[in-house]
Amino acid sequence: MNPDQKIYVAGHRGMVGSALVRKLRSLGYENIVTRTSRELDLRQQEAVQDFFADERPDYVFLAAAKVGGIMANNTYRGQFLYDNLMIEANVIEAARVHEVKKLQFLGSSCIYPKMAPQPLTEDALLTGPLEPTNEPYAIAKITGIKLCDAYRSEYGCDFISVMPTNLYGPNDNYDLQSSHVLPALIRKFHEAKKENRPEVVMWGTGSPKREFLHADDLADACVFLMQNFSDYGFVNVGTGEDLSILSLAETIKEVVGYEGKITKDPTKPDGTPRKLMNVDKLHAMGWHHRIDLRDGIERVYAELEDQDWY
Ligand code: GFB
Repeated sequence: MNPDQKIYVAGHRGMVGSALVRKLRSLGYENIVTRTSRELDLRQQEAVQDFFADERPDYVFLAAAKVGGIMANNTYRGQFLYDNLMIEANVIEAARVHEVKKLQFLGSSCIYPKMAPQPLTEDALLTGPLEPTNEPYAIAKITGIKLCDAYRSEYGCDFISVMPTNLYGPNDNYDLQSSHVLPALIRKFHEAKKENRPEVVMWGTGSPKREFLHADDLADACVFLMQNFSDYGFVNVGTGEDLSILSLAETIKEVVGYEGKITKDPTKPDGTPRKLMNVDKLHAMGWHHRIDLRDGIERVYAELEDQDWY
């Protein structure tokens, strides 16, 4: 990848895609092509083919996806499966037809079996049943990995996959019904502090454990892997450290400066008990995350003035 070549970042308005564009620009890559979902509906095969024929990108980061937290995944099961299958099939096929030099597909740690041994190594894929709340999303993401592998084997395409852990960062979704836990709790503690409310409700039991990576670290890893990894399979991207949802809530409570109580809502699902990534493969290649969780939460919290609920 050099600065004269054209790079298509699919999903540039999302948290991951926008972090990728910032990272690429900071490294001197200016020839970046993007389309909003209104300009190009990636679920439409012909529109995607036309776009690739017109733009002829050299490199593709496939960060466009229908995403959300545990409730969104569990409620919009059809959309999560259909939209993600269509987006990845259309983009990967167009990249093949129009001879993209290299494509990177972004998945998620929910591809692993619910009860896979922790920390999750790349070879645990397809060794057991998935977590039911996000099975449709996981199946779509597993299909994306398999498409890249099958295109490498049948057509010789240099298409790779990257599996990030749970992410947070600028341009995250703060809608309390559809968001992930970290942005949801930042908003809940902030509003409770502003309105002097006595308690903040945390969904589930607080005992599941999760690992969190800042989107800027992920973008750095994605560019690194585009330059240093060309193979079947995929590479986990994470910090290698996790914490319980209750500990996360306590950390966010401190960062926000809220003094009330944390209560539990056991009617909401816990999801996977734990999904800690094994990041040995990535570390062995020489990449390590830089933003620790507490610093990352402080950074994100300091950047929220433009949110209408702030
Ligand atoms: O981040 P989250 O929605 O998704 O939830 P997953 C993580 C944990 O936090 C669950 C708890 O145990 C939730 O019950 N939690 C506590 C909350 N309070 C809240 C809250 O206010 N909002 C939310 N959203 N959760 C998603 C998958 O799973 O992770 C996707 O559904 C994807 O497929 C994504 O892989 C990274 O970590 O459980």
